[in-house]
Amino acid sequence: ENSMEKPNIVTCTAPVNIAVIKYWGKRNEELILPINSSLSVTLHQDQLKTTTSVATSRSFQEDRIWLNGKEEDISHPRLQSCLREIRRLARKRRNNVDPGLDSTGLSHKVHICSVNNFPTAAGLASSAAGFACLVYTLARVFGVEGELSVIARQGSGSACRSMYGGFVQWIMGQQSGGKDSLAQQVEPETHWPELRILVLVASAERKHVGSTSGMQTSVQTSCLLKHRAESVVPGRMEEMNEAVRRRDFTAFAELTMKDSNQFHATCLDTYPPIFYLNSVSHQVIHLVHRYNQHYGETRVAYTFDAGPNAVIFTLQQHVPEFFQAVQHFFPPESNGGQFVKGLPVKHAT
Ligand code: 2P0
Repeated sequence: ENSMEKPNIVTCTAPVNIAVIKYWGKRNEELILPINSSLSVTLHQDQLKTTTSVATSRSFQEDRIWLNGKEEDISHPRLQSCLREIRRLARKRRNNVDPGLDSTGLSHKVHICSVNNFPTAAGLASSAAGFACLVYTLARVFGVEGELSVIARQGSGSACRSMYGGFVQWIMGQQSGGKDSLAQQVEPETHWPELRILVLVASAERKHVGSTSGMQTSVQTSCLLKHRAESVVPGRMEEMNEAVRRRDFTAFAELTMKDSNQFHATCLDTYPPIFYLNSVSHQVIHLVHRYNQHYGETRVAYTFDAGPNAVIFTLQQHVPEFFQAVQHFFPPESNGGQFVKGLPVKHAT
């Protein structure tokens, strides 16, 4: 055996996605099946993203992973799910489609190296980009094609939506096995070129309650969440699909803000309650409503995930003016000048 054999290396990138109809709550923890569908916007490939390299070599003794330069435990159950599913599809393809395919690669161990170009601690959907990128890169390495969002979902729910660019819905599905709980592109990244996303960093602190355990407690204790999943989200998914299709910013913005607010209301309705927003978040919400009121139209929308940082949606022509309003109310010198990041919305996987 030649232990110096050159490894085969594949590198890919995947962007973060921002949900405008929120996912919160699972009906199956192991398969990561949600209690409601969700809809998101995937960022541009060169903005907030994960870059993953996967190397394979006959000489590797075991699977290993490094995240942002630090080796992590490969035995993490969700990592194992993704590795197992990709290798299962690779075997299936070899057996059914291409029996002559060289089979040695399937037994090779992998070394995975993954880095984010944004602070993981800021709570900006790092697991979504991370697992999407991992699954996509592994699929390239093992020559696997097909519905990869079903595999990314088993790494982290929101990751299935980062497998596509533009506007993406995660259909909750009906089956207990999870085959129909997958992501679909609603509109491509070229559909709404004027749409802009700004990230207002209110705190780079690590969030206190993680999404996975937070949503578990919410499912167990919040009757508002049950009502939301059964009676509110189905209608909102239809309305949001329609707003995106028509590029109706007013409808898109109002639904986005209402859905963020209801998600945070379910967090407050959780027992013990979960607080993701802080006083800066509340000030941003207030500023957006006053700004829209001033112009007599909905020009700007906010949404917040499991942390205090605001994600702002607006149209290109309003960016300079809104930026000025933000700088007026939150002078840059009070936060080290790293407050606002402007992001165009475009993407290709
Ligand atoms: C979302 N979030 O739709 C919602 C809004 C946070 C608030 O998806 O347990 O990291 O890995 O499936 O995907 C965060 O949850 O949780 C999330 P797991 P995930 O973007």
